[in-house]
Amino acid sequence: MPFITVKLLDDSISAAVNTHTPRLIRYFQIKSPLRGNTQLRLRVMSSYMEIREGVEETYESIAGVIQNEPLMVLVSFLAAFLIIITIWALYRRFTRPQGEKFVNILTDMEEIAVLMHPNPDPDAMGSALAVRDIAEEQGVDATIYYTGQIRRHENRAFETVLAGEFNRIDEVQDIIEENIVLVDHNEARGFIGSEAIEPVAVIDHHPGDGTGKLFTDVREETGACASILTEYLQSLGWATEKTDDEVPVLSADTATGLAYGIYTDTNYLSKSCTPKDFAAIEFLSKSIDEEKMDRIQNPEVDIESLEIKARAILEHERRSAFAVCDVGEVSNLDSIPQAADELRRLEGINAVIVMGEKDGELHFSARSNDDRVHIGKVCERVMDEVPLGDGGGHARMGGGHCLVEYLEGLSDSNGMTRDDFKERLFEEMSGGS
Ligand SMILES: [Mn+2]
Repeated sequence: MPFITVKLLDDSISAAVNTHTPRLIRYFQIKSPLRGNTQLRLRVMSSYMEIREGVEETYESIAGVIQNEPLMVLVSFLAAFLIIITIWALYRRFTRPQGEKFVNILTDMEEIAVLMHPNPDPDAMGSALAVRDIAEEQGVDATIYYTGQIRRHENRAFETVLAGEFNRIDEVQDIIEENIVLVDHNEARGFIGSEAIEPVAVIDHHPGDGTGKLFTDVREETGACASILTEYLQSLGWATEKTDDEVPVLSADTATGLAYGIYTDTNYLSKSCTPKDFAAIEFLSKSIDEEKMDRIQNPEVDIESLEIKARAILEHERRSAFAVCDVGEVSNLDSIPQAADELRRLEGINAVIVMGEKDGELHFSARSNDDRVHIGKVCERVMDEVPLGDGGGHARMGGGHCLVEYLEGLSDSNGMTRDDFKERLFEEMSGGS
């Protein structure tokens, strides 16, 4: 900023300067107001002439540079342009919603396989429906697979009422598609060749190191995988009701499946859920088909399941707060855990084990409300003694299975009778022996 310093002898000259250059002076101050040596420093922003000269000079110098170094000027402009574009792209990359990123990886694909975890639960099933819908909206065919069994009545009702097209597989060759998307788990497991699978995308809320080749969204803090998928639908602009706009509309079946998945994984929004799960239910609520939801939540129960429950309640053996029941032969293995859940509700009972037999194999389910009884470890310890027996679980829920002939001993005397086994269960529940 140009400025001039004027030394003035007295105030009259100062006044003269002020009068003659009133418009030039923007600012002045008395530098040192000492007597007989008044120095007035005038700081002048610029005169009109100076501004004009300045502009002309700048213009000439720019024109000069362009004339002399046209290439350098062009390169500089390009570099600046590239830097701006890169910063913008990076910004977009880090702030783009996950749903958009997921859709982006689908663009080059014709078909995908959506793989649920073994014995899929409603969260896996609802999430799979949403991935299928998102893919098909992009013109990508999607086929849903699982291994194991869909056993619980509610889960079977889910399949019948909402989907009807889950494909059961035994080995990796059963999956035709090259690109596999995992939902509700992050590493494929449970069938022959599953360890060789390298998914293109992983969407999950479980701990683990599994990643997708092109896309990974694993959020352990979220209550349900279905909440993550609901967020995708929302960020991709899906509507929950038909509108005049040309946006995809969420189907009632998928909305109902997603909501039921969130309900079951968070025990109806009462445990391990986050504001995201609540927000997802809020978004889905307009599209939920209440009649179908009711059919899934309250499926018809076969007579055997009720009989097994009744047997567990009426015929269990009880020692202090622990109960064990051998319900005998069953045709539906799922009736055993259901009976265990029912028995645990009995007043005064803290830990239960229900066992039953199917096709020469003994299966048992265990539950505990008692912090002193880590029921998973109980199951593990009792099966340690049985050849090829398998048992384990969490503090409050466990189970196991073994072949009846191995339990009873093949030819030597190492085996135990069913009554011996019951004794062992009671011993382990009350702290081992
Ligand atoms: Mn889940």
